[in-house]
Amino acid sequence: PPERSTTRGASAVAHPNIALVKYWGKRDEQLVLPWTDSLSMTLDICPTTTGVRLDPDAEHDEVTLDGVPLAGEARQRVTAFLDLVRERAGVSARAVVDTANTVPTGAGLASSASGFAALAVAAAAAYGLALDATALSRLARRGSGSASRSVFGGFAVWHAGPATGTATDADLGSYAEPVPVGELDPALVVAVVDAGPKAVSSRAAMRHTVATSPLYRPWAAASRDDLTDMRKALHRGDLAAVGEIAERNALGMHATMLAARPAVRYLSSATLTVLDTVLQLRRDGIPAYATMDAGPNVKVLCPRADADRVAAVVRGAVPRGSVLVAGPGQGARLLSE
Ligand code: 2P0
Repeated sequence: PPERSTTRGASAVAHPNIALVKYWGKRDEQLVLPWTDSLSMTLDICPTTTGVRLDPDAEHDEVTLDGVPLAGEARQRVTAFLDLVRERAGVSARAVVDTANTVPTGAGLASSASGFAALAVAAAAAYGLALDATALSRLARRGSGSASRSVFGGFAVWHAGPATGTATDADLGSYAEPVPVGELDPALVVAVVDAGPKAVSSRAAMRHTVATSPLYRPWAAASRDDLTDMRKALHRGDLAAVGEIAERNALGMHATMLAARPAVRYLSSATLTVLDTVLQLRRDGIPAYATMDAGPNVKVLCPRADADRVAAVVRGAVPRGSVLVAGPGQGARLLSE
């Protein structure tokens, strides 16, 4: 009988992560190698589900996001990522990629982290690459740096990798891995004050910051100490210390952007309103700490036991926003093959 062409496919799910010690600035744009290590918590909300099916007859990758075909730069970014997978697998077939995002795309809510982590896991399986979690993390990194961390659940550290040596050494040395933590029962209250896409991509903003901000190097140096302190605080299960370090690291990162020439400002008046609220919560005895990414939304770290109260107070402060409560979530995983 004539050979039937089998079309291979796989699907995977991944969650966003929020950095407590931020990744901001690349030393290698092509390999997506950061200047500093970063550390994050993977969330249990807003998953991204991605299917990848090989289509040997197609001339181009076909990529849809929530049912809408992607074009231009967004599709090109997925194709460039798949080219990497195809090269390693020695398979040239194009793919049909179907992604369902439950998180607003490009709003500083880590949609590229869950997106490329899910894509890495699904594409590796669909193209027949047997990769362990470390290799998947390295691969996801090439799509979006923060995606390297979403391969893992709970808390994860992304190693910048060696700054000297060959490109291969650097590539092999830059991956995420789980961080051991003590007794911790954290929640992250996410205040979505603006769900619209950001005006400046984090990719462009970090490039501009590294190139022009006089505060970039001092922040990167301080961030190394923040990581050391953060690991210790996590290890001893000291959530207040974790929050304090996360808040200072994030404010410092935004300071580097504000000092860039011209400034990049993601923080809005609603952001500052939430920051005031977090300060007031602390004065009222609740250990709540804020972090912000490449957007105006604020993520508030607090004990899970205080999460409902924190969420209610934040809702009251920004009635036009929406507030979500997250806990630590699982790493990226294959759904079907
Ligand atoms: C992070 N953020 O550590 C940092 C902190 C926001 C602020 O958006 O260029 O989307 O794709 O590697 O991973 C990280 O930006 O950037 C990011 P690319 P990515 O989560």
